[in-house]
Amino acid sequence: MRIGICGFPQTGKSTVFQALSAGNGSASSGRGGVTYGAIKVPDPRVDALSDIFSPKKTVYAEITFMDVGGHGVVGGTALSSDVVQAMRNADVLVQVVRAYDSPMHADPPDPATEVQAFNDELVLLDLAIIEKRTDRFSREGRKDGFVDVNSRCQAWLEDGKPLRELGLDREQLVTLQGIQLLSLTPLLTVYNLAEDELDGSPWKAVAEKDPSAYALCGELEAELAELDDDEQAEMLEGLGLKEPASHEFIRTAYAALNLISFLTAGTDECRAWPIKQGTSARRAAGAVHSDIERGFIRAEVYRWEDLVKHGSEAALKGLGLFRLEGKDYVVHDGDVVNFRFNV
Ligand SMILES: Nc1nc2c(ncn2[C@@H]2O[C@H](COP(=O)(O)OP(=O)(O)OP(=O)(O)O)[C@@H](O)[C@H]2O)c(=O)[nH]1
Ligand SMILES: [Mg+2]
Repeated sequence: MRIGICGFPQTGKSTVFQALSAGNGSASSGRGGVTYGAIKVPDPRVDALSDIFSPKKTVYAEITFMDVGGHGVVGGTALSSDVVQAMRNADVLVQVVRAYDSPMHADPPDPATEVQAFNDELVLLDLAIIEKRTDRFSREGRKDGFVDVNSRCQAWLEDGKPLRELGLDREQLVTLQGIQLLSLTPLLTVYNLAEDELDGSPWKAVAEKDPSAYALCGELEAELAELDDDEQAEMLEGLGLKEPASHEFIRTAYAALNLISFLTAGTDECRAWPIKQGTSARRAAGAVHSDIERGFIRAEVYRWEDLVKHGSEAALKGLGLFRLEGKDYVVHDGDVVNFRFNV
């Protein structure tokens, strides 16, 4: 599961990546100027459980971000082939949009144009692929579902619209598997604000209305991430914030991957485990260990917020808030689970 941080040259991609990864994971370089970072997903629920159990280990869920790098003309709106290749390997794309003034750019920031230009690039790249397929299908005299979906995609892209908005169902999507269409990949937008426009920026208002958009100041967030806990708390207080904006953004990206976390809690370890939304208890057990999935008997489940409220598992049992669930139970985000198994 990878989240690609992308966008046009000199828009703050590496700064945002730094904000997400500093003091919160490890970065490593890959091919084509790509940098990877395994990033812990900040999770107040894990913190709350750790406060109660004082475990030997506290473990957060992790997701991989990649900075796809910068190649191309500053102020230009073309994506290099290296960047495009890296983007094709992402499960979610994050476009970093410049909303700050910069001496590197001749022009003032123009986020609306940048968002549109990025969309147009993805649409054109996909259209090239879809058109080639159309040609091949007609050469082959093919007439099946693949052809129908392909021609619907083509018409949609010719209108300049991204495929993720076409509303294809699961069966139709299967016909597009393996061709890495970029406008089909879920997309988040980060408006990278100037430090002195954190509150007043119109792009903040735009982001607040759009669940797939986010506004933050990359430079400020990168600074925050470098600080130790005490210094960070002090700086946040000065800014009137509860936590760095990057923390909430990481959670947004996690959700965009369609991931939720269930929790395990005890004096050894308190931990968040990433699973796909809709995962059954038995499959979820496999996230912990394949033996537990194989030997699954039952899942003991309670809600993390109930534990925080009532203080102990014994109290929850007394209140009937401690449940036993079978293998088909669909695990929810924030469930605390203990698997009973037998191998
Ligand atoms: N004022 C301000 N400057 C920023 C912000 N984010 C990045 N910058 C500056 O903008 C310049 C480019 O930032 P990078 O993070 O390197 O941008 P990039 O998109 O990774 O650039 P390339 O990889 O070359 O495409 C740097 O000088 C940053 O210090 C921000 O939020 N506010
Ligand atoms: Mg960069």
